[in-house]
Amino acid sequence: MNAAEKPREKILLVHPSALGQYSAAFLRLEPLGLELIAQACRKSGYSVRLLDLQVSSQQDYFRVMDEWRPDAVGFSLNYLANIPEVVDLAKETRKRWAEGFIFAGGHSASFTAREILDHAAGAIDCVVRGEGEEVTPKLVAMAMDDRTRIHRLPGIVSLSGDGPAPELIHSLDDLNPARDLIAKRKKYFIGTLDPAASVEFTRGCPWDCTFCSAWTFYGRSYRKRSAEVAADDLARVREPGVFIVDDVAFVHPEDGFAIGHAIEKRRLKKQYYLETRSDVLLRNREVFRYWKRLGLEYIFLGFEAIDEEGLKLFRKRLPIGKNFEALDCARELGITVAVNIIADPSWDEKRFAAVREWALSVPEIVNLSVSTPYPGTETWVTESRQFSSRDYRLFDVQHAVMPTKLSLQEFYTQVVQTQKVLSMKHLGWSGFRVSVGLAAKLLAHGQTNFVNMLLKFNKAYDMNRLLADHRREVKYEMSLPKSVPAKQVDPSTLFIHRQQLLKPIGTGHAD
Ligand code: B12
Ligand code: SF4
Repeated sequence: MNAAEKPREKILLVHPSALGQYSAAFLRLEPLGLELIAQACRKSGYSVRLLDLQVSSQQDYFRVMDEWRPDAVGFSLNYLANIPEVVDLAKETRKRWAEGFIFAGGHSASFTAREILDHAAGAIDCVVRGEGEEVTPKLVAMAMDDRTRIHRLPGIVSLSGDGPAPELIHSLDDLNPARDLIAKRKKYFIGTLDPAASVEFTRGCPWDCTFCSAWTFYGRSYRKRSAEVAADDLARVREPGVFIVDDVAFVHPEDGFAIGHAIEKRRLKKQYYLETRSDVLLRNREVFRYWKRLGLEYIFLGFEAIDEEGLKLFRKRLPIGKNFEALDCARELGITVAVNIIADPSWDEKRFAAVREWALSVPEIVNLSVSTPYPGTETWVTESRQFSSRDYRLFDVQHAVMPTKLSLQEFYTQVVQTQKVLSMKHLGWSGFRVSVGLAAKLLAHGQTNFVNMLLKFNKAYDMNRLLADHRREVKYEMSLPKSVPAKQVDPSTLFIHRQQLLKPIGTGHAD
């Protein structure tokens, strides 16, 4: 039977809500992974709907369930902190729909598949580990036929058993996101890029930082879309702002130039936000200069630390001087930079004060996150036995989940004070005037996200709320690593996709 003749079973794909006040206030992005899976399912003949709880409510979800009556429901779990919400939603769904096929997948679900099934106690039939585009249509087909066999598919962890290792999809060029399935597209934005869509040029990261699971998920592989396919995708994007989701943009300069030329050929005018590394920016400065001309507005650099020792600990594989040089480089190019610093639980008042002092001395946007060992990272194996909380909801890089040297209250006071100081730096008098001007321009175009962000500023930084989050009842607790903590971790034991290890990367090289 070919795809056209197939009965059109219905699949509902659901993205959970945004995490906490903080991320919800500053950005909201479309669920690109789910859109790609949705398109792959449509190509296989399914009828698909996509619901994003970042912009819709749980009532909307149950209304779609009641009115549309899907044959299968798939939840996205990229973020660990969303696990309790999805498990509860699946349980409520199961109560109303005893025979339904309910599955989950995504970054964090891949590292915690079996424990999610345990928490769900039968409400979730399986978890898909790894990339979802190729396996999901096959999974639904098999589930409609015989649910006890689904674990024979690669990457499936089901109530009946564990399938073989997940397989990487054949080519990123075959993918195409179903952007049309999202009803409230105007809700997606990042800072002043309002509205903004998301695009993907590459997948994976060839570096291996200890606190990050982006590289372990893809077995340290690094794949690209061809320039023409990437530009065709961009040409279909209606929004003026574009968030490039790549972990490290423009690792290879020739790719950045090729995509840029394909964009110029199509006369596309957009404003871009991307994330990269300091050494990549310095090495490939000409690509970034070229992209500035194409509309590159913001670069996010994961500094992580402002001292040599900190960088070594995170295995960033770059000397601290490169980070500061990168700031000079971006200033020379006229690109706005946002940097992230990771606050360690061992920090005291002096340490926070030093970071504030440094952050105030540079014109760039500085963001502070809290060190959080996630499943799938090396730090999870080395640090997790000291957790002070195993409540998934606190694993959002805003909460402290390891014992702090200061009392928890003092630690949060410092975090919040630092975040406020750093934000006010940009909302100071001159920044405020710029923001008001921008807000007026966006409002005139019917875009309210940026203005809402300005209004939510103070609510986003609230020490009492952070503390109260620790006192909530914990229904689902995260499991600890099975193995004894070791100083040295074999990275391949963390991989979701099993790829051959790339050559070790020296300072600044990823080829
Ligand atoms: C883009 C991105 C964001 C976007 C969010 C986009 C969105 N709406 O989902 C923004 C910038 C908002 C963001 C924010 C944060 N992020 Co983020 N983010 C990423 C990043 C770089 C890429 C994700 C992406 O779009 N990839 C491209 C798409 C195509 O792939 P995908 O979403 O992974 O989907 C594929 C599979 O996962 C799977 N899949 C996904 N969903 C489903 C569902 C089903 C049913 C199935 C079968 C399969 C499946 O199939 C898809 C196709 O192959 C990842 C790193 C990474 N490489 O994964 C970090 C990452 C996911 N983020 C991370 C973190 C920590 C955060 C923040 C907490 C950080 C912060 N400073 O605040 C916030 C919180 C966000 C929130 N929910 O409020 C961590 C995850 C931590 C964790 N384990 O929970 C990651 C892994 C980065 C890291 N360094 O470790 N993030
Ligand atoms: S370079 Fe960035 S994406 Fe790559 S492993 Fe390090 S933190 Fe993760």
